[in-house]
Amino acid sequence: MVNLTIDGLAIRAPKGTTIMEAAAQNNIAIPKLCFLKEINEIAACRVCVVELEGKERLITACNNVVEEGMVIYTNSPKVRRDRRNTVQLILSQHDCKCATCFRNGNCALQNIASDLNIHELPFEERLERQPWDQNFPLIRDSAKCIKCMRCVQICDKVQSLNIWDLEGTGSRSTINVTGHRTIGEADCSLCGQCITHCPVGALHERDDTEQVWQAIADPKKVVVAQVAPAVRAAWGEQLGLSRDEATVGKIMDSLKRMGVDYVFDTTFSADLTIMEEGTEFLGRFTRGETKEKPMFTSCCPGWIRFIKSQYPHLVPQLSTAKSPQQMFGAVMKSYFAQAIGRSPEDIYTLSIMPCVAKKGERNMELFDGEYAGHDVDAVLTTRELVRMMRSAHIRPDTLVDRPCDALMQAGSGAGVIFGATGGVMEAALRTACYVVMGENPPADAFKQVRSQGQGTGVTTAEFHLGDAVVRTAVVSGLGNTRKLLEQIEKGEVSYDFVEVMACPGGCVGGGGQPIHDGEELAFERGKNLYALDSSAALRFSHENPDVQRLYAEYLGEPMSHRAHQLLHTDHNA
Ligand code: HC1
Ligand code: SF4
Repeated sequence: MVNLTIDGLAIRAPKGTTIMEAAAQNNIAIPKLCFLKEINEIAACRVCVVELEGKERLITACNNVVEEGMVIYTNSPKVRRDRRNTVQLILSQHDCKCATCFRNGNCALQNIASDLNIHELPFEERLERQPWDQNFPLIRDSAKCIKCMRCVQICDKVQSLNIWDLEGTGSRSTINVTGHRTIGEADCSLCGQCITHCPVGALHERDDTEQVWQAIADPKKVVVAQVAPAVRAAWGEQLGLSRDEATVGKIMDSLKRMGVDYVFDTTFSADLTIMEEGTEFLGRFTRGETKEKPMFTSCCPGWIRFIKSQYPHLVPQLSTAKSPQQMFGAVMKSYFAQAIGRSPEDIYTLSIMPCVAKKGERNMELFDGEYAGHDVDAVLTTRELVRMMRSAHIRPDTLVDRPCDALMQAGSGAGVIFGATGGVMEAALRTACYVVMGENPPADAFKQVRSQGQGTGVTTAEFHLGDAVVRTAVVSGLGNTRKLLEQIEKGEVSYDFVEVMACPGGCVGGGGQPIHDGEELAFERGKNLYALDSSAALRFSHENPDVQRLYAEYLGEPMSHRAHQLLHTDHNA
């Protein structure tokens, strides 16, 4: 242990602790902008400076460790002067139009400028404006970038894609897409992790709320919405609702109050995905052809973009099943449209997703005999949903639990856990076991595939299905995925079935979820989904009565010709 004083308080801290951590452990807050634990500890912003007695130069608290006998001041006149100066300089190179910023009210720079009581900027304003494709699902506003390096580091260290880089030096330095490419040319997976780790409004999703308002106002359109599993675990965070208060039924109520005609839960089509993907897996597994192993899940579009750009030769090993989002869109424009007596062109399909990559996935085309447009017309992130609620002046405390509409109302707990890493695998194994054994296993028989904590990366397990052993791996985060794929390619490990989610922790940690300035909430949100599963009336996808009816009345069997046409895709195309 090391003894030191911070702001007159004698404290003891374990050797190796940073000054920032030691202060935090003693309830002394040191402001910061660029710091991200274990990802960005480079003191780029210099906002966390502190005064060390006996030293002329101030030192940064995030990357200097405690030493015996240190006497530190976190808020001396010298520190305050320096910190103000630093923040004023950052603000002079920042487009400070907070009222029109996506991060207004949730911005580390806005907070610190306010805390430091900054009301004028003594420096000349110098803004940098780089061109950007405003149609791309991920938008960067260079005039708001503070060069903290968080996006560079999260993309490099956690997602292993190196999309961002620092160009130039000194006051001319700037962040840009690596290799002088446009974002469209780069291998961006659209995971959106750079957005959720940006402390300011320099990165955000393309805002599609206006076109949704227009569709709602269009009397010729029937707006049909679906809400993804992971959205329910996070939407209330931005509105001050507790996890118990923020139910999925209240999202359905808000959508209806905004004017959406029909509301559904993506857990229905997650169950449908299990019927298709589970059947496909059992087919491949029993055929036993090595070139088909392992089969990879295909519901995460961040992962699909990654495998296509980084490991194109592995694409044939993806399940051909479309994601639940796309399956639901296809079913809404065919089966459901027919049931309500409307043509597919009248149906406007809207998805609420925790994900930015889903905005890219929606470009997938729908062929129902002939070309029939897109499965999904618009995708909104959880953050955009909350923005729509706000712009509709909906008071969260007035929302009530509203069930989904008829015909595709039911969803199982197996569908709910899709939103957490391991959930797709667990749901698939529950049903695969039923198909092979002819009876349900205990619902929690496969819980070994659940992640045991934040960032554990890969979870592997083996299960008996009848006489056969199925070897499974579950991975989240693209850096972890790259490592796993390298091991598989080298023959160091071998699996039958692999679930991949691009975002650490799965969709609960998705790039479209509420932002908490670097705080990682995926694991907590995941626990919420597992709790919803364990209390659900239905725990098995194959028991979903509305999915059963869809097969009986419309699709026939899983993997039938009709199911293929609507619910599967060729990832090589
Ligand atoms: Fe996901 Fe999925 S779980 S991909 O993470 O398979 O986005 O929530 O909707 O499609 O169900 C996301 C979440 C989501 C799909 C499902
Ligand atoms: Fe989107 Fe989920 Fe994949 Fe993240 S893990 S990219 S949120 S589908």
